[in-house]
Amino acid sequence: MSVRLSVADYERLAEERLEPGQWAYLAGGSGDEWTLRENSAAFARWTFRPRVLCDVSEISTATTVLGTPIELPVVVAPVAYQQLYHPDGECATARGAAAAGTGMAVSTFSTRSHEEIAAAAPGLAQWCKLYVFQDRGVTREHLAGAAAAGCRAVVLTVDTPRLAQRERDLRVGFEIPSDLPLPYARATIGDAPQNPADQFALLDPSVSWRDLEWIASEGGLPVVLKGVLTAEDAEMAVEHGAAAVVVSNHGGRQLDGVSATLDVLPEVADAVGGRAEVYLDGGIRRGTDVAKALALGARAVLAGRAPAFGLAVAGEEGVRHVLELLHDELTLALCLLGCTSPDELTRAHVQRATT
Ligand code: LAC
Repeated sequence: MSVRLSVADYERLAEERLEPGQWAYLAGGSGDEWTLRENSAAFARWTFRPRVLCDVSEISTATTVLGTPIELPVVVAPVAYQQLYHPDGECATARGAAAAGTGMAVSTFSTRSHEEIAAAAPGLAQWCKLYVFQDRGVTREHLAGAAAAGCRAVVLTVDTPRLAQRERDLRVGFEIPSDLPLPYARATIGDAPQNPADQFALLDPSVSWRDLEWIASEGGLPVVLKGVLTAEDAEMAVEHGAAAVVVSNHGGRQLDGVSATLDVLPEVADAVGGRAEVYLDGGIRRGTDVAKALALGARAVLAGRAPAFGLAVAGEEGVRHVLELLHDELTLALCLLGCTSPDELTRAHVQRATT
């Protein structure tokens, strides 16, 4: 068996195992993939300022998100169509996340229902990642199902009124197989094979701030807005009652040319000013990446591709191991920074690299 010491090892193995179309869809970004590369590059633009002699004999990475205790400040991000990567799809990811002591956001384009996932991983903190269909009845049913299955929050992705052009997918002719189960979307989509952009055309681009209220009341759940990149929208999010915002550019898959998430995190965190929780996603591959995000104002990060690489390589066990690698790397980073818990990380622990 090949050595798996890092998320990068899983990334290489996942690329070897997946079909070109599946790999293009999972790994790719939009346009020139400039933002996709920036997300990763930004982590190298911040360096650490460690403190010494801090008594780091006991270290915990545990924290809470929206009041739910988790063992590490890394929640599994929503990733669509997971049966493409493993026959058990989201159920395997859920069991891996539960084993690692964290939660998981489940895509509207999930291949398993919230109920099936809850049965596969009892006690897992599940979030419902919502896209709003033009047919609001479909979305109402989705939210009701999520609430009934015990989901603890609705994550509304706000950066995708239209799916961006993903040239990698188009070059290899990637299509969603027509027999892929999609409990929240298949009835609306029908059973012709389609590329993701066709499926997204059924979503409602008219969604606006006015819709937040019914989304919150329909599911009776706190709302997390994923895709906030400016102080202006952070302020609007708080004013409209969002429980949390995710500083996200959709993993470099939507508007190419926006900044790396790590670079805009301080602006958003300052605007939110502690009135909601702030998370970050995009490019997380190392525990040190998590530490930098926390130092710059995130309470937790969401990681999508990293656990998905684990899923593609080794199912539940791969997801658990990827999360465990991030946990162990974060523990080491905290120790060497002179911190005993995520709460102790501050902006004084990082600085912009000078070269
Ligand atoms: C994507 C959608 C499914 O990024 O969120 O492909």
